[in-house]
Amino acid sequence: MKKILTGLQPTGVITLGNYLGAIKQMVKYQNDFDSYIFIADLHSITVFQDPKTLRENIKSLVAIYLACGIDPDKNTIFIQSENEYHTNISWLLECTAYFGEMSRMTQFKDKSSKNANFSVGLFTYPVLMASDILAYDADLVPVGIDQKQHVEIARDIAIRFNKKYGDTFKVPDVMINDKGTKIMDLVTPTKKMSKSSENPKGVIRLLDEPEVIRKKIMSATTDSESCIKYDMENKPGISNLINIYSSITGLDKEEVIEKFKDSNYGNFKKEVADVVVDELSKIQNRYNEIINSYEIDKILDEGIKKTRDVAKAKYELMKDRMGLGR
Ligand code: ATP
Ligand code: LTN
Repeated sequence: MKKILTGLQPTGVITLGNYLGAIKQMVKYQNDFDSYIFIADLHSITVFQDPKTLRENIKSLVAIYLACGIDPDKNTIFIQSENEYHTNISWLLECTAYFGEMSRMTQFKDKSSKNANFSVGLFTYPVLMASDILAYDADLVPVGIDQKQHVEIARDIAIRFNKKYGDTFKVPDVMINDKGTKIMDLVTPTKKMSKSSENPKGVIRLLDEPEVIRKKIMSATTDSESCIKYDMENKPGISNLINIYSSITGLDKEEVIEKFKDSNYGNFKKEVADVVVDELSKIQNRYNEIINSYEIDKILDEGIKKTRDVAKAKYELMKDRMGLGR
């Protein structure tokens, strides 16, 4: 059975973008693949995290996975930092990755330009991500389009390692959601909707109250025309709402445009708010039931037990191929 794997960083309450970009795909394909989903807490500390908040976010994110429909019987769910082989593998891969290729990563360039000082971890971040993927020989990696470049570098690293040291890794493929979309900020629709955004009005969080969600969508930035048309360049606000509606309902963009061709912006926004609230309310109800359940620890214990053995075997194979140790 083919393997599918993804991780999200516990850097705050996740957004509608994270849900539509990564989690919803995992739920959709969990019956057809051997599925792994983890909490990328080691990635999150590449920028400072308050320790107490980080620990709360980790537990909350596991509950969100489950509430979104990730079935613990069909998925291996684990916390990255509990499996020390990810970082062990990462060092070996760092020694095969090039400074030049890491310097070209868009996310590194963006995040490092925002501060005078940034961690070395922010730079080597894609290598750790390659370790997460290659340790399990994942075939497919469902992520939002902003992470595509990182999965591509994992492919390059795998191909290079295999060439130098012999066949060791499966070369993974990226899986972008069916609609191929990036969900944009509601206030500034030219910028991606992001967990760490400064303006809360532009970001729908999975645990936002229904009324708050409605308000944010109703006040989303649009344009001065009054026609529902997909044009990311000239009508980014309306195009973003079309993408949201399409990703939630599964309708194609063209079908959404046809459905709302006679609507005004107010009516369209109301319909978008309805489908978002409907989907997120169900998730929120389940989340409230799960968050204090002892099941979470049991699920994570099982996950770590299984993944540690797999990642250890890959680490030992790499060491052997590279001539390390005795
Ligand atoms: P941060 O603001 O802390 O960088 P983030 O919101 O970008 O966080 P990540 O934890 O980096 O979220 O990403 C988790 C997953 O969600 C990744 O697969 C990423 O590609 C996807 N994702 C993030 N934002 C969006 C978005 N706006 N649209 C679609 N997918 C997204
Ligand atoms: N970098 C990713 C999180 C992440 C990941 C991974 C995703 C870490 N390791 C392996 C897929 C596969 C992010 O910021 N979303």
